[in-house]
Amino acid sequence: MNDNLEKDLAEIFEKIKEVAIYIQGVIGESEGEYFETQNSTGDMQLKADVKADLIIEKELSKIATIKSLCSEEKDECVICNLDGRYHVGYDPLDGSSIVEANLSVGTIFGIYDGEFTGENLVASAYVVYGPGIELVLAHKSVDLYTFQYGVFEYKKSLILKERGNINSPGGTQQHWEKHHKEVIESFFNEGYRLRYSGGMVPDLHQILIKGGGIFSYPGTADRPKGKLRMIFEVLPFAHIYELAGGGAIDAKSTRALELKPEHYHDTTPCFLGSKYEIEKIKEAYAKS
Ligand code: AFP
Repeated sequence: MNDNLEKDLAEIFEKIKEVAIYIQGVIGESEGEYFETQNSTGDMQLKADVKADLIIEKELSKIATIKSLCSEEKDECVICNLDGRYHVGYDPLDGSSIVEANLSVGTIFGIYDGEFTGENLVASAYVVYGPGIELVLAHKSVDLYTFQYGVFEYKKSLILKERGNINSPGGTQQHWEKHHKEVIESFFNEGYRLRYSGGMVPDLHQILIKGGGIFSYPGTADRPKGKLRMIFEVLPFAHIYELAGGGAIDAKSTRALELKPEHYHDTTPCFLGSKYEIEKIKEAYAKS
């Protein structure tokens, strides 16, 4: 039992608002230049990724209740306050490879009370940097804020309908398995429309804002365990989608929030969406 949870989260959420504004500034200055370094999964690191990572580390480590910070851009967690309680997993600039195309990108946070497992996630958050800055904070509900006149204004709580009409299918299509190809195709045959930018934050945000749909990043011949990282990407969004009334599963139809990453950078195939689409995925994968 953690009596201070609400107070602790309020402090962390306020800090996330601050760092969002700093990171927006970094993206504005970025010309998509690459550093000479690669992160642990071999991606080239953009200057903007590195700067965003440093901003988050510097600012969040000031919060005494945060024990460790684990970034998608680093191989190891940084212990910042030995007496702290929460472990924060974050992707400082998700979709950094599409910054140069001037598409929307985002920052993702998962706040874990204990080890990095879905069941220890007590809150999640993400920021979308697009034509405007939007922030979603998820604890007991999934709350949307927009940045207006220098502050984040609460707009509304986001709820997924039983089904939607957006289909966001990730992964290299050439390597999709037959059953995956068929289920993606079946959504299009039911009138779903393609919406895929290459950034999971804006793609998942669009489904939440429009009230339903399906985002998938399957395991494929070239990437059997998918591409998206559990701790920094999949688990926080699974938490958000379940809280909003939808679902999130892996290729074995296990709830994503029941997955237990063994290593910080473990990836998993993932499907996030409203209830109807998640059921269709389960049926298709059960037959495979
Ligand atoms: P980058 O951060 O390397 O741009 O990757 C973005 C991402 O992790 C996620 O935001 C996207 O949904 C996914 O990769 C897109 O991957 P594909 O380009 O393989 O569709």
